[in-house]
Amino acid sequence: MYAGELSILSELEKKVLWLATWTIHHANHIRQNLDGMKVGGHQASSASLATIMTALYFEVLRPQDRVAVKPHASPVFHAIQYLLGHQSQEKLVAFRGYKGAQSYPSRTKDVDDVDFSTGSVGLGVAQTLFSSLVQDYVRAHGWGLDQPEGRMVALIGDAELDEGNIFEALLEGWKQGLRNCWWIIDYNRQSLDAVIREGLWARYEALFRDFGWDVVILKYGTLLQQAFAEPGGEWLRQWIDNCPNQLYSALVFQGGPAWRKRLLDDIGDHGAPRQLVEAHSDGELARLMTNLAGHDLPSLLEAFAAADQERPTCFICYTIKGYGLPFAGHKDNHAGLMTQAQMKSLQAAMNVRPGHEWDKFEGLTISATEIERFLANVPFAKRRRHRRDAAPIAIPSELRAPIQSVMSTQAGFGTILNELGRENSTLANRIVTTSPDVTVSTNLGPWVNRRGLFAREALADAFKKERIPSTFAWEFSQQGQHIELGIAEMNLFILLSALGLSYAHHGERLLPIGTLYDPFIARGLDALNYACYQDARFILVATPSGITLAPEGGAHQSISTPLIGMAQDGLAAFEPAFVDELAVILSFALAYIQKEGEVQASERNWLRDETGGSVYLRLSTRLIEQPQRVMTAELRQFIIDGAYWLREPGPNCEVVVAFTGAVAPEAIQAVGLMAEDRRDVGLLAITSADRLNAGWTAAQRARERGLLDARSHVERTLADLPGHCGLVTVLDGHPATLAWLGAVSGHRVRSLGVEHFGQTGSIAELYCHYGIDTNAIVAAAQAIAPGRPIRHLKRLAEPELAGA
Ligand SMILES: Cc1ncc(C[n+]2csc(CCOP(=O)(O)OP(=O)(O)O)c2C)c(N)n1
Ligand SMILES: [Mg+2]
Repeated sequence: MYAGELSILSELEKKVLWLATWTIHHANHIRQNLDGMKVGGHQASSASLATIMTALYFEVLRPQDRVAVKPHASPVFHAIQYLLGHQSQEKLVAFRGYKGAQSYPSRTKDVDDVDFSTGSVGLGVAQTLFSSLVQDYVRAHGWGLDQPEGRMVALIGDAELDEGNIFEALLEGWKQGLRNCWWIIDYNRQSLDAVIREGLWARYEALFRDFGWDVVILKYGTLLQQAFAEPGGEWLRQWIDNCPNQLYSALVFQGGPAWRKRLLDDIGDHGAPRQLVEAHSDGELARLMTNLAGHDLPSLLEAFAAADQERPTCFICYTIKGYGLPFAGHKDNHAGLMTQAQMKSLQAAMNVRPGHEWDKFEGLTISATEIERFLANVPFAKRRRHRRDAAPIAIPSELRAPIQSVMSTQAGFGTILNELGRENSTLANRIVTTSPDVTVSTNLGPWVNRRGLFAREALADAFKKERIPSTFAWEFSQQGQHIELGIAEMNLFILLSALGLSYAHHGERLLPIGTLYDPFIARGLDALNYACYQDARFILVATPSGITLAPEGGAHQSISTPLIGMAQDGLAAFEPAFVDELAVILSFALAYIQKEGEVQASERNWLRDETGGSVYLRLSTRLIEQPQRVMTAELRQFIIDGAYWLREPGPNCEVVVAFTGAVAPEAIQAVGLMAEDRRDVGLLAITSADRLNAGWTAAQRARERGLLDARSHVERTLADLPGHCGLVTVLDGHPATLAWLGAVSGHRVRSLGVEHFGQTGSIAELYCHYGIDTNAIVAAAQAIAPGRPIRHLKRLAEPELAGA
């Protein structure tokens, strides 16, 4: 790098700091339409990363690199993109406002090419690691080789490293032979609330090295290093090395005179260091003492250039939170905002004339032409900004599913994948499966036997080699299509997120399928939400679920997951009862995860199917008698829309049983028993409470907006039921999942489900205990539906027993 370039970069560094600070100030003090809510947490946090991001974006990054930016550095990111011509002034002016630049970088909401969304700290960090693994996966399969390998970079707040998911990811990265990953820690020794513990850097260093990373510690900037070389410099170095974080922060905040007083007090009679301090004015002294490497472009550029491009590398960069701003170093500065007066003096110091605050080249000492020429040649800016759209992979409407007469949905899933595994089709080749140590117990075993496990280095199955009989081959190779993870469920979701963004990040479409036990969704829920938020596309197969896994006991039983399935944006949830339904749903899901169309509701079901999303399947290990039937086009559509009549209600229907999933036998039996005493009983199979509900809500909204004919699938399904008909809903999950059905056409409803932690037992015992067995369904019907007493009804279990 020549000196001219360095001076352009330091001009840009100033500009970035100014624009980021001004953007936040403008939102708070000038635009002020944020309902009195201040925009805290950005000014200090942004200033901390301004130098590092200047070095990266204007010099170090290449178009193929992908970056997760610390949430509160969002204004810095937007400012840089603005300077590069990829962000509009209008969006900056509206920062944190309606349709403005987002508070935290957002892949889906921001227009300036965010690679990874961030916001929930820790997740973006781990995401870069998994994206790097996915890049290896893609290339090992021979795809995307015309593109250079990219580095996956995370800019991390030091307090962010408290998040456990980062360490779970580190361990996984070590197992998988991580490459091309840089984590840059903004070591400002401050969190949101306070100054962090002493010596954390040493823990980080040891830890990263243990996991096979290179660690580069960037502590002192050029000025300090020069001072250390002078007489008395060694004393100064020792003083800073021993200075507690709190004291250092306090002195940063207080400035030159405080530095002088404190240093001279400590120096006492030592001549050389005293002379060193005295040779500096107050301003110079403050500049010297805060010249940490994270704010020193030459140190940063040198370190980034010297790093091994391929090895995972952690840079621990000493920085100051709020660097260059009046509240620098103050422990309370996280939500700190500059006052109007402080902003005025910063503006003056930056030579920005009033009214020219947004001008890109205002106040710079280098000509606009020269800077523009430089910006036009910034390597990162050459990135093709439109997401690389990988072509969709065609999915047959029918997936082969050899169905046995008695079978569970989980076994059905294993069978369908096994069938796919036999094929040499693009579809089968693009599927990638993953599971956190429950591959075999979620029935992925047969698929893995056929397709093998993925690893960069081949590893044979020793049992097979030794000819020891085993059901499962466990062979790793570059061609393998299953990524076996350790148990950490957070890693599953972050990997699914990375696999599910491969089409955008690596230009190659993968069809990711992840399996886990349904209750452990909760363990990775924030990462699941994160994956959906950034529009990653995958299929999540959660099995077994509910109290139906009876002997496994309460620790493994999920109650709330159906509600998660309904409420999670970006995730279409299904819970089939039968394997033929599952085959239809899986085929739909493989296409749905590839869609990226207009956000328009289809008038057929009022769902936004063209938009696509991820899919969640809640399955069960319960063996259930399978219906012998022809899968008609209509039935297929109803299964996808969320419900169909397993038994059509007659014109005088008095009761309908609506069920979801594994309780199908109880619902079928109850309807059979009631048919003798209730007229025209109906049986409604609900394959997706989520989609039924979403369609209903959307249709109501459409009617309220004037589209009077809008009808959702559930409204059409229930339209002909007489008003006096009672609805009994039942599922192995929280009863609220289906309770809303009564509101669709105003029917009385009784919702059965599970509300309390379970215990071990047989399915029959537990269904009876929690009131989702045949008898409970009949009793509920008797209570809400007109008609004479129902025969076959036994006295119910004592209420206090339920849930005990
Ligand atoms: C999962 C999660 N928990 C809490 C928060 C609230 N939060 C935002 S920033 C922050 C502290 C960040 O400190 P650090 O990572 O060191 O960044 P700095 O502010 O120093 O730049 C916290 C607790 C969050 N965004 N995400
Ligand atoms: Mg910090």
